[in-house]
Amino acid sequence: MQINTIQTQAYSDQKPGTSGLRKKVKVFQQAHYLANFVQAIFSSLEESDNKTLVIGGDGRYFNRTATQIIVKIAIANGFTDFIIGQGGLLSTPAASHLIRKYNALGGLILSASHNPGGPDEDFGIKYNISNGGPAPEQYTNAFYDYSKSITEYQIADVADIDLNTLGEQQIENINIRIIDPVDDYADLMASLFDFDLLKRVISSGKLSLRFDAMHAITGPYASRILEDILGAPEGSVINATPLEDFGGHHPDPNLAHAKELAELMFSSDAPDFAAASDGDGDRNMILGNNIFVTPSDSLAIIAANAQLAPGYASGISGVARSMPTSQAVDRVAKAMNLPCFETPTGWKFFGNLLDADKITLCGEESFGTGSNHVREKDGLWAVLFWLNILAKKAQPVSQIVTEHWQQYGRDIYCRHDYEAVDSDIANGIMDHLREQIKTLAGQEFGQYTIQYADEFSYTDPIDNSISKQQGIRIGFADGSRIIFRLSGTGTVGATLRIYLEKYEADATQHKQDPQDALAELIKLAEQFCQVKKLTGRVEPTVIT
Ligand code: VG1
Ligand code: CO
Repeated sequence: MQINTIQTQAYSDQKPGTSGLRKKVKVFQQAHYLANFVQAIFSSLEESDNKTLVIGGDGRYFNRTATQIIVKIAIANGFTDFIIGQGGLLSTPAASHLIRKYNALGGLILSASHNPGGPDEDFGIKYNISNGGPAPEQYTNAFYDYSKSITEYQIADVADIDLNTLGEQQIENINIRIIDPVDDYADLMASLFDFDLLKRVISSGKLSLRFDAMHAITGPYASRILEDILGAPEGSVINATPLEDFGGHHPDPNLAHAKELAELMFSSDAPDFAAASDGDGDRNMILGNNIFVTPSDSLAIIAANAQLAPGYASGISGVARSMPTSQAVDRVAKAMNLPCFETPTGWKFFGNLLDADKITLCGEESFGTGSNHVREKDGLWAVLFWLNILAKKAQPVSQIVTEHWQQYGRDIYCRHDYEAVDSDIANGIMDHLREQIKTLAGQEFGQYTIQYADEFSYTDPIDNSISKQQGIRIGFADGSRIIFRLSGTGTVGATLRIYLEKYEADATQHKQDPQDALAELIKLAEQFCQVKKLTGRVEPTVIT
């Protein structure tokens, strides 16, 4: 087999963000752009005897082309065994599972997650390490460093592989396995949840549901598990065919982008339960008849009821949440006498805690929930966990949520995003906030007294690595918080995220609309950051 060495020029912008390298497709289509980054990954990895690689993506535009390029570069770099989802498809959690199950060295996941897809939209690539989780910062920094001075890459001169046919293909000593993307994942889910009970209540219509796959990767997974295995009536999974452009929509499961589903759940035709997932299948949105469950509450409720699912019946070791996620899960951990960790935004920070069994469950406010079953957040897993809880408790979602609030109090929560802000303005806002936090502690603003103001920095309890500048926090005496950070997944300008949170112990106040309950904090946030004034915007781009 001939291996060619191709001369190339370095690009200066291949710094991975919160979750891999994300750019416009057009950027990835520049000469050698993808090849450079893939070579940078392989050249940065330590020498290993393990030559197995998992590859799959969310099916967005450029997925197939990228898969072929990656396979050839990987062969040239010594990989001999490939596990690839049919059609080049794998959800992010399924890829994580395959890396673990088949003891691969790692995997490449092709996705820009919830970002739109198509020739003029976004593409992304992410490397996951042998535990199945996103490469930690030591790795991503090394990839970036290498990419800045790369001069050549190696590529095997072989024909394109057949991505469509299940089974094994051989190219000399190279073994390529095209697998069904759903099989292994479905088995894993069956091992964690009470599928017999779920089959009974779902196929009999006792528990009705709707799942919106948003024309993204969870379509095949949800159709197989919810309809074929658990017996939900045909049509329970909507928008189930993955499309290269997600039908022109943002495959982002929230009230703004999964609008139809939300409308259904607040109408008289609402089923008992509904959910949606994102482009690569790691996010979830949970809805009940007439109720939206915030991701922060969902994590807390899953933690409080974990023992109802067979895979977690023997108890959980601890929980973790990203820093901007509400403190709802902390209250559950306290009551259950469990350790609770606060990590920076991004799933890569949960990996060490999961590997060390310090935690079993973790989540983020950004519609991400997961456990030690893989090392990624997992949309369909969260849906099945909720269904398992609903089937066991035989109560509506709204009752489970309101009773949870009665027991623990409610962490009223929302996030305001200002997208595509001029980067200089956004950086200026963060710098200005950094200045202000030096003197904010102790100051009073109406009913709110500031207890602390700082910039979040995290020391990993397992490997002691330090991650600085992970968001500006303003904490109030009553436990309320305002957090500001810039997104690390956007591809246009900068996105300012403002996270707002207020604790309400009084159950008579729990029915409030979050925008009303948080009005005072929303005003204060603008006073501190002045995003509206500086950008001329009148409202956030998205409220979740
Ligand atoms: C966002 C979310 C973060 C999540 C990340 C990847 O990052 O806030 O919680 O881990 O997306 O999710 P950022 O830096 O834009 O705030 V996914 O489903 O896009 O891989
Ligand atoms: Co995602």
